[in-house]
Amino acid sequence: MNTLLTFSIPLLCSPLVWSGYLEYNQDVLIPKDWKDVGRVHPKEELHLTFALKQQNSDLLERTLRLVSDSDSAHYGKYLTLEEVSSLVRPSDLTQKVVRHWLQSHGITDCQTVSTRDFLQCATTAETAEILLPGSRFHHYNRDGLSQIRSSAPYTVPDDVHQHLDFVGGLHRLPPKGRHGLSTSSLKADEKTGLHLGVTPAILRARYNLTAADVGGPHNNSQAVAQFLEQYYSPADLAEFMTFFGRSFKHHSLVERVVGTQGHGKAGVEASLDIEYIMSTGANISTWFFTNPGRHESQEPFLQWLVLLSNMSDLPWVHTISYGDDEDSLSTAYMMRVNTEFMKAGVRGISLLFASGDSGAGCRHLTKEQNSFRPSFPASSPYVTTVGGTTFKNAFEITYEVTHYISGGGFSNVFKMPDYQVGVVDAYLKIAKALPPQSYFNVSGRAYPDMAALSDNYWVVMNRFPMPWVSGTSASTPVVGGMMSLINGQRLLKGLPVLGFLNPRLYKLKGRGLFDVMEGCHLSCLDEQVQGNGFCAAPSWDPVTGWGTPNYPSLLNALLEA
Ligand SMILES: *[C@@H]1O[C@H](CO)[C@@H](O)[C@H](O)[C@H]1NC(C)=O
Ligand SMILES: *[C@@H]1O[C@H](CO)[C@@H](O)[C@H](O)[C@H]1NC(C)=O
Ligand SMILES: *[C@@H]1O[C@H](CO)[C@@H](O)[C@H](O)[C@H]1NC(C)=O
Ligand SMILES: *[C@@H]1O[C@H](CO)[C@@H](O)[C@H](O)[C@H]1NC(C)=O
Ligand SMILES: CC(=O)N[C@H]1CO[C@H](CO)[C@@H](O)[C@@H]1O
Repeated sequence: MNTLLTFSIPLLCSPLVWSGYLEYNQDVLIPKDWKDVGRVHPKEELHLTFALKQQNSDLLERTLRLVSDSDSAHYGKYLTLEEVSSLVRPSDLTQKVVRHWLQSHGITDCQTVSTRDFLQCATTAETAEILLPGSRFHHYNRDGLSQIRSSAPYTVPDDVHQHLDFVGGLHRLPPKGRHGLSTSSLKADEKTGLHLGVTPAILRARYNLTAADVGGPHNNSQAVAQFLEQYYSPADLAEFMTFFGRSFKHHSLVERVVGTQGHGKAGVEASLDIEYIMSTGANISTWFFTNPGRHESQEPFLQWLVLLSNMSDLPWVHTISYGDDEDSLSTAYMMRVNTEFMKAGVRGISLLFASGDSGAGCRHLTKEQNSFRPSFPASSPYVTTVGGTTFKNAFEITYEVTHYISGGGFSNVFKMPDYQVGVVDAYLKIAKALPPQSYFNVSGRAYPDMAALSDNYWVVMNRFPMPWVSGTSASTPVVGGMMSLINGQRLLKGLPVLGFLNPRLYKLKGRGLFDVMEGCHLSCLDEQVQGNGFCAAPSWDPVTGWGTPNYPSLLNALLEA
């Protein structure tokens, strides 16, 4: 029944649904930096995540549009997790068929979530390989990190195929660094040796946050989520606040850690995220989501999504450092993850993703032909994507220009959402030196949505202040913290929180933001584009979105009902 398909050939054909394959276009090639250390023992335990087909996805999408459209009577009428559950919960038939299939293989150690659309089961490698014909589980190692994945694509029987979106725990090894980059690239840019660097005081000055702009007394909270083998160090956070937090009221402790913190040294990524969301979103209780995967066979990002579907009480704003190339992920996976973002959005949760640190990216299609390489979830239409900027004059708090690493571009998977059509078309008409259209997809979701400084940050790590940290994972928590402050002010006025921000953000047409108009980000080093991706321009652009926050002005704009 299972013809062997060679998945290393780029699948340029239309989305055929080959019998048995749920993720026909998932990249199953193991990246070279992962070492195969042998087959998994037949009796070894694995944890698989079954994404069951949901109901009412269309209604979910329409609901999200209504609750996030400030001109709708339903604006801010968010759903509880219970209500989301009654909307999307898989049909009884779907639940029955999947459970029966698992039980017929002796798999009974399963846990579900409030929305019933994920099922996580423990089983042995031997049973998993029978359950999912084609799968072959191996151990893989990279830099001391050990993971279990399948070396070949899996299939499912025809009668369960229509009841599942995908099975998690077989593919998708954790990307290196934030966007496939090594963390050492965080420390790039030592060329400007004299720079005093970005600190909370510099950010608060640039974005016009006064000492009074801190969180007040209400049940407001924010979170950062990161999925590298890193942990943040409470001692570093405390020290960071002692060094850099003198001028504003802040918390020095994380309210809650969800997941298991890794061992070893504190990671620069984790330190950066937590130190900066707590500097703009100052005096707001902050949660830290970290590697919720408890087992080598689990996918940490997916585990985080599963958690969201199982927790009724969550922070309103989440900033996330996770991204992978769109072309390495199956459409089935991305579509389903996108639905998970909608589930968060209808609950009033704002999700902010870093746009990536490779500019427009570059994918080698053939020897002669390259194209840009969009990143997911940055390219999801249901998240707010944050790009990066740098000061025009490195020695002063001047205006901002493009940071050349700032991720941006057009999705090849998600079509352009209504909220951005007009302004993206306008950009494509006026932009000077637009790259050839063979490099990007004009009909796709364009990102980022906004930006903030992403260059030359100070971070405290392993008790020492460390300069020159850069990346859009710096700008994202900075924007996230400010969104939390605005949520706090809205709660104070008895208004609903902002939830999924984009429809409203695009209606502001740049009000409340500093427009970034200079500079281009990087892309393919080939003859045609010579390293240039897109360039910033007046109004929205696919490098810095609408621009960077001018807090008091953005607050005013977003406090109107
Ligand atoms: C979801 O939460 C319930 C209740 O707290 C728990 O029993 C269940 O194991 C959780 N599901 C998963 C997949 O962790
Ligand atoms: C905010 O900052 C800008 C530039 O730093 C400044 O020109 C402006 O007057 C400040 N205040 C407000 C309320 O926008
Ligand atoms: C900081 O937050 C606490 C509640 O967590 C609140 O009571 C206090 O007023 C806030 N501080 C300022 C300066 O607003
Ligand atoms: C361009 O994007 C659309 C979605 O907007 C997609 O359907 C189409 O396949 C994409 N084209 C390419 C060449 O990837
Ligand atoms: C999301 C969040 O922070 N919720 C908190 C609201 O307040 C209650 C009672 O203090 C806490 O238990 C929740 O965690």
